[in-house]
Amino acid sequence: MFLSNKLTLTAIALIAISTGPLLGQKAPAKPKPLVTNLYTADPSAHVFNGKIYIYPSHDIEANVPEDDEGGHFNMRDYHVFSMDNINGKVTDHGVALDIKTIPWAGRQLWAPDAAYKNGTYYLYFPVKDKQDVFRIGVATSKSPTGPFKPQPKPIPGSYSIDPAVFTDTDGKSYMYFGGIWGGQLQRWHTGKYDASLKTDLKKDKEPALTAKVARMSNDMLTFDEPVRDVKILDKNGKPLLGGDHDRRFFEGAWMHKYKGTYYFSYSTGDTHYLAYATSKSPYGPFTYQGTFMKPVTGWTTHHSIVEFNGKWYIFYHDVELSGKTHLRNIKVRELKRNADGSIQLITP
Ligand code: FUB
Repeated sequence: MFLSNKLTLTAIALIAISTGPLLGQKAPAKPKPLVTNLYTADPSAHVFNGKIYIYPSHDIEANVPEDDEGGHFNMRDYHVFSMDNINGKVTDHGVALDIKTIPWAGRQLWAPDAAYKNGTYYLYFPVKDKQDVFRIGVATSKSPTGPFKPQPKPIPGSYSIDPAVFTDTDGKSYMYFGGIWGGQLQRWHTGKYDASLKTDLKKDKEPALTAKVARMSNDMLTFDEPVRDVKILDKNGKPLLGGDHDRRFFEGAWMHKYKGTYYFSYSTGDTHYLAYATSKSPYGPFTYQGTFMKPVTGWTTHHSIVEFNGKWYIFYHDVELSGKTHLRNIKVRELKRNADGSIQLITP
C-alpha cells in the first residue's frame, strides 16, 4: 500500500469537487465522520446481536516521516465502536487490543476485521513481526468489544495485510487477505519472502497479483487448507493484468453475499477506486463488474459492506477531519443496487 504524494491528494480533492451534483439535482446528505475524538480508518462493520460493531484502525500522529511503504501509518492499538442504529450515537468501547500485548509484534497495527463463532469473538489483525514482515494474528474475547487476548504466534501460513473474514450461510468461514506495495504481498509471489520487491512485480502484461483466500478451521484460529488466489477475470474470462491499475486488486478485500451471489470488493490502491467482482463460489473465479466508489479525499481507500435492518451500508474513510493522509476518519452511507444486483456508483 501507499505512495506518499501530496499532489495526488490535491488532485483527488479537485476531482471530488468537480464531479459534484449537476445544477438542479438534489445532492444526497453528506456523510459526517462517525468518530471525532480519535482518528479512525479501515472500518470493518458487523452486526452482532442486532447491533452494529465497527472494528477500525486507530490512526495516530506518530511523527514517523512519510515513506513509500506507509511507515507513517504506525498504529499501536484498536478501539471497537458500536451503534444501535445507523444514524444513532457511536459508542467508543475503549482499547480492545494493544500492540504491547502481542508477543510477536514489531510495529504497525493495520486494518483489522472481526468474526463470531460458538460464543467467541475473533479479532484478526495484520502487524509487522520483529523482522518487519507483515503477518496476520488473531485475538479472542467473549465480548464483541473485547478486550481481546492475542494468540502467542501469528496464524501459520499467513502473510501480508488486510484480513477480511466472511462467514457463509452454511457456517463455513473464509479469510480474504493481502495488499501490494507496503502491504508486501508481492514479496511472497514465489512462496518465499523476497524483501527486494517494493511495489509490485513490474510485469504489466502478466496476470496481476491478487488477494488470497483460505477457509478457516472450526476453531477460527488457523487456515484449514492451503491459501489460494482470488482470481479476478474480465468479461472475456481473461485475468486482469498487472498494468491495469484502474481495475486490478491492490488491498482492502471484503466479501459479502447478496441473493446467492458472492461479491468480492477491494481497493485499486494507486488509482483510488473501490471495485467489485462477482462469483457463484466464495473461492471464485470472480468476474470484474466495475468501480462502485470514486476516490475519496486521502490516498487510501478501504471499506466494508454490511446489511442492517434490510438495507445495505458501506463503511469507508476519508481525511475530512485532518486533511492528512495518515489521519483518517470513518464514515457510513447507504449502498444501493440496481434490479440486476449491480452496485450503484458512489461519488463521495
Ligand atoms: O491503515 C493502514 C492501511 O492503509 C490498510 O491496511 C490499508 O488497507 C490502507 O487503508
